[in-house]
Amino acid sequence: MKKKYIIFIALLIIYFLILFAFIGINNITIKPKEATIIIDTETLWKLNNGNWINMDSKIYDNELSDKLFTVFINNKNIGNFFLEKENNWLLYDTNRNLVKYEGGSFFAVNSNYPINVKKITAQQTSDFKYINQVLYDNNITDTSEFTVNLHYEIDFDDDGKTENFYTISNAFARETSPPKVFSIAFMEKEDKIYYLYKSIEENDGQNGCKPYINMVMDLDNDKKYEIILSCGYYSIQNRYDMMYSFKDNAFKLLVDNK
Ligand SMILES: [Ca+2]
Ligand SMILES: [Ca+2]
Repeated sequence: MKKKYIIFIALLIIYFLILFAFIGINNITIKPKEATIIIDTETLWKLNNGNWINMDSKIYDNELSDKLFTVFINNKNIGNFFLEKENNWLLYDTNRNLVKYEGGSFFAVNSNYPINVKKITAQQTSDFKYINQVLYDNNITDTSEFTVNLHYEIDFDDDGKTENFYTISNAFARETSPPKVFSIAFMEKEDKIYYLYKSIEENDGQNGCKPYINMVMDLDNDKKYEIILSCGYYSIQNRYDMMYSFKDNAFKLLVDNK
């Protein structure tokens, strides 16, 4: 009887040893996260060993051709396509047929893990309480002309309550000639201001950029959202695209296209 118990326990131990060995091997063979993000023709970011890096799309062309991208136009998912870059991005379906699409803000992502996208809508701000506070805190006194004045209600931390995001600027003001040009993006949560982007410069008539929230999505699948903020410059200068995460109670710039 005693012998049977010993054999049983020995078999049990062997079983668990094999089990752990397999779990261990599976853990080791889990693929690292891979992702590529394309925003219009301005930006191509790649996830490299857990860090986002800025790539030149010309150099990256060869790697692109065999990747199937999920494409968003104006924040709306229009399906999965292969991409080719000409003046704009050309889309090909899985049979490699060219697919026409309506123009608009273009965003494409290829990743070996799921990416959760948050729907966002922007409105003209009607309540200037927090905007006025931010302008005051930054010693901006001439606020007679806004060229960007957007408000976004986003439940950024998924706790059921919306956070308020604002993008404001007086870049390229036509009616007035303010001494300072500002371009600011911030979040208000429970009466506290958290800055994303902030640029305040002497106005030379052509500097500053018009900021807006481009996308809100969980880009690394850690159940926390990232924000893609874009800022449009005057004339031919490329748009400035930025990716932010929220960590330790502050927004952190993960990558930009500079
Ligand atoms: Ca919230
Ligand atoms: Ca994330």
